[in-house]
Amino acid sequence: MLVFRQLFDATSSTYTYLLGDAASGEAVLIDPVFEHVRRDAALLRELGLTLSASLDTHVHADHVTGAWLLKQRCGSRIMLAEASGVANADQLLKHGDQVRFGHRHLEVRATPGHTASCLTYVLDDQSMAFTGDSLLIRGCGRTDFQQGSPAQLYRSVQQQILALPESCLLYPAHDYRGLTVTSVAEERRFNPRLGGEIAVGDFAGYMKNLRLAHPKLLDVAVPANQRCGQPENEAGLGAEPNWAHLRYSFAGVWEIDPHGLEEHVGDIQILDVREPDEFTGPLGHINGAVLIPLGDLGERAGELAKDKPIVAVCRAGSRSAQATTILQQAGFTEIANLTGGMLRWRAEGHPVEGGSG
Ligand SMILES: N[C@@H](CCC(=O)N[C@@H](CS)C(=O)NCC(=O)O)C(=O)O
Ligand SMILES: [Fe+2]
Repeated sequence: MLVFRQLFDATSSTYTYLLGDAASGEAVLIDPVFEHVRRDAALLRELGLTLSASLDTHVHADHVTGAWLLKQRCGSRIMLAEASGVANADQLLKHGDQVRFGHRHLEVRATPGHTASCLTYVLDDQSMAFTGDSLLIRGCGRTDFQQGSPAQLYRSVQQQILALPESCLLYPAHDYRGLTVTSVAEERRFNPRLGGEIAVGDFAGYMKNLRLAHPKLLDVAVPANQRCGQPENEAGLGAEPNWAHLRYSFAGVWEIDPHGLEEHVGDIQILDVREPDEFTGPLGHINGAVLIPLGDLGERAGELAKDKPIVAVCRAGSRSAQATTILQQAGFTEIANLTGGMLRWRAEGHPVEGGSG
């Protein structure tokens, strides 16, 4: 079975795509974004997938790729076009290559024109293609920098993308209006720049008069992407919490599991955010836990020490996840959520104060 997820970066309107082969657990990410590497790694872990490679469709001008950082975290190989001339890539791709993940693969098609080294990745059964900025939904990438060429882009789109089966779904690298997917049939009919009877001369005229401002991040993104997203100064990357073994969840919360909490129980403030009758009820509570019900936490957060990490606890782990957000807003930095709450704490046999059974 194919695992497929479409992920979004709201800052640059970039889509990142996760493709996995459930049978083997191998996955690839197309166009990961540097700031979302933690999110993407958490999702891969939650889905039980191993990242074998990250693939960029091109040298992006508007965001920094997550390729290098993913390699540090997941050991994934960095792949993009040979024609990109970048440093730090592990495999340079050419038209006709295949990128395997488990029993599935993506076919590499060269689709230059937005940049000189743009690639489109086509799924093995031609049911989906990842077009980067070569074809956007009812649009296409600009051609006014990074060796862009309207004539080349026209040819690429007609011969490599719109020549795919009509039912093939097309997933772009960006959409600025909130659309998520299109198809070959739709773009052949409705793309105002490249569909219908539009000829290369019409297209070139359109593209020469787009009058777009340069991307805000151009001067930062292009040099960073020429190193596949390796920062010039790597010192800031150590900002991961190290007071316990924590995991960053896809929901954006640092999580600790019962075993990790018990290991550190003496050095941590345990904050129970249930109601008083639950605290003294059948599930009991963790020895030494301070009770502040979630509804009172905003006002009473000052009762907690700032110099000791806090783990928030509730019945099943959802109210306590919200508690971590409230604590963050109140200026606390070392905070985590007990995964699965008291239910999991007890199920795994950790000691309980009060309670029954
Ligand atoms: N305002 C955006 C501009 C983004 C932009 O220029 N995007 C490129 C892709 S890297 C493009 O081709 N856009 C086509 C369009 O906006 O029609 C930014 O500052 O990042
Ligand atoms: Fe682009």
